[in-house]
Amino acid sequence: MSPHQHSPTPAAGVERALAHCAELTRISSLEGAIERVHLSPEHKIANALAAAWMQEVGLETWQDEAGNQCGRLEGPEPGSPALVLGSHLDTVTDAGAFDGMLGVMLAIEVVDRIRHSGRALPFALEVIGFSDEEGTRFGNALLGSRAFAGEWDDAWWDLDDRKGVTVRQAARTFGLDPAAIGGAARRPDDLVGYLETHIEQGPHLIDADRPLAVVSSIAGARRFALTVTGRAGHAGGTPYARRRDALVGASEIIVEIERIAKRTGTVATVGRVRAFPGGVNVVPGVARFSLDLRAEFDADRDAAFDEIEDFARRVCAERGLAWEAEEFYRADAVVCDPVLRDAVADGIRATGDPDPMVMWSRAGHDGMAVAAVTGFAMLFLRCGNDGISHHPDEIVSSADVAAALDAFEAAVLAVADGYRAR
Ligand code: HGY
Ligand code: MN
Ligand code: MN
Repeated sequence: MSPHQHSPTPAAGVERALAHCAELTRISSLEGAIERVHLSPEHKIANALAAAWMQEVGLETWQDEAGNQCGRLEGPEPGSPALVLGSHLDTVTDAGAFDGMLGVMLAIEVVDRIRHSGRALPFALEVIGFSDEEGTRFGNALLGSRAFAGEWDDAWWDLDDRKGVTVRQAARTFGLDPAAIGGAARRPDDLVGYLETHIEQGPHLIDADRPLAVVSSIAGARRFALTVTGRAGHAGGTPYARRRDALVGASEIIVEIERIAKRTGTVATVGRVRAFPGGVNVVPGVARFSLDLRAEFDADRDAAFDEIEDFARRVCAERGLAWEAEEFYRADAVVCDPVLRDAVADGIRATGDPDPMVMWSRAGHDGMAVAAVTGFAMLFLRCGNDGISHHPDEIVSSADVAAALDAFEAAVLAVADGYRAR
């Protein structure tokens, strides 16, 4: 293992994690904005950087068959079960600097601290930078963590990006062998669990004036491509009574989506809308829009979608339009492992907070996939600017990052104590 190049002072770890996040912001497919998507040249560069930082703290590194960047500190004997720490290295388009990346960098710093402390853990410690939490390039998401969990679906090889490049083609260009994807799958017996530190991506910690929280569960999400079809026509010559305006119909539905979500306590977002043919002097014949629908409980999410569809069908019937809904992503709500969740709470207590805040995550995370193969838990840290995320104004304070790093390290030690005592 490479000799330590790190100073063990706590502040150094915080600065280094933030400096590494800043360095990753420069690895982008966009000028002046951050976008790093699955199996892209930027993904490869980010993996190489993360691998180098992992090696600096003594981790043996490899890239798995799904493009996840991995590092391992062996346990008491070769092949020891591993506690995995990490998050994702990919981003949305026009992203912030911390969603995912900070969690990977803090995992590396925890390894550095534990190595400096000389503490021997009863298990191996791994760090992982998942390759596709966001699903920005191919629509479906969690491709890296689903491969890690042994949940890969061969139908995903045929998903394609905006240029028509399939996952299979992109994987080969990236240097992966699609036939070997099964090699990324981990076995439950090889894992102690998965811990992730992540910015909250919302205002709840700000409103509670707390830097940290332990996550109870992750909201389940479903994503749809919705299409309303009418008939294009002349913007001047087509009387209203004869119009089948797809965009006006879609607009009625989109406004009602928000009303239904607010009333049912679910979270719905229409992030993308397109009208065809798109001429300023043409009545839109087709309107396509996305729907991202989430809830703490899947039954609430699914009931809300049924209400949305009923309304959409009524509007379309009244306006002589056709309705089509295609679901392209689904990840059900997952509950954090109680033992690991208690360890995260112990980690927060170790920072001097006797009564850790508990909240469910409105944002999705790789834990939704990892839960299929091992228990997981999450530590949230406050993000500033009213909790804004998936936006370049995403921000964290170094004080909150320091608290998160202390809590994350203490949580790992709490898992170790529990593991020894089991
Ligand atoms: O969409 C989400 O909630 C996550 O940031 N991918
Ligand atoms: Mn995100
Ligand atoms: Mn994220």
